[in-house]
Amino acid sequence: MHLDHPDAYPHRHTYGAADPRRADGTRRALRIGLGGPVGSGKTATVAALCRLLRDELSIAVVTNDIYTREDAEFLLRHAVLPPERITAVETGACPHTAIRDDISANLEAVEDLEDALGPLDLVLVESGGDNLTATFSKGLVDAQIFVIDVAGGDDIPRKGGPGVTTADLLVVNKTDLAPYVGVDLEGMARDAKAQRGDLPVVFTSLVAEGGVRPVSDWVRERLAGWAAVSP
Ligand SMILES: Nc1nc2c(ncn2[C@@H]2O[C@H](COP(=O)(O)OP(=O)(O)OP(=O)(O)O)[C@@H](O)[C@H]2O)c(=O)[nH]1
Ligand SMILES: [Mg+2]
Repeated sequence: MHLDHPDAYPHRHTYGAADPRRADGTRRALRIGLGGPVGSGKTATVAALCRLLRDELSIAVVTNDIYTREDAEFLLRHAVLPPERITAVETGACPHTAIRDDISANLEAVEDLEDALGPLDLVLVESGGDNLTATFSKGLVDAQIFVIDVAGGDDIPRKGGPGVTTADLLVVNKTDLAPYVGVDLEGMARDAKAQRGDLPVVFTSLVAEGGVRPVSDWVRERLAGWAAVSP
């Protein structure tokens, strides 16, 4: 049986990612995964999204780190959400395994949060920083954001890879650094368009006030679609 299949985790998993309802018939939270290379700004994006959306939405976060709980600790230290809304999964070995192949620890973390906190609107799952190939299982998240940054080089969109080409949203972060690293943002936008066709791409700088808004606007759109599918 493929590990993406819901029956691969009969001990716990009672509803698949494609199924928007919990066992009791209520709508479950929209789950969004954030992946991307080490240091591109995944945690900074999660923090900014929580700050902007936490007053209007019920949010929880699952972080994945290889050997530490650093991302969760960052979010706790900055109090972006109350501590009971943040869970750390220590993946060990390859971070992409825990979000793509053996997703049981992450699924359990997501479902435990929903059980403990009651109905949630949104669960953000941050992958451990990885290379350009990391993608989330559709059994774990409903949509995925891939975060790259301009300091990683303006050839990343051209190089492609499944994160860049297939993520539901591509975020090119740290645009404030573009002048210092000699990056041509328009060229990056053209290359991303060539790889992604009509899939959306946004450029962000999280050091700016409200810099996460292109991402939060997209999240709000996805939430509206989620509510419409499953009123
Ligand atoms: N200049 C600048 N720095 C940023 C921006 N976004 C994030 N950073 C910084 O980049 C560093 C890495 O950001 P994180 O959010 O920890 O990156 P990450 O992708 O979560 O990293 P890992 O989880 O370790 O893979 C931190 O020092 C952030 O403060 C940005 O838009 N501009
Ligand atoms: Mg992080």
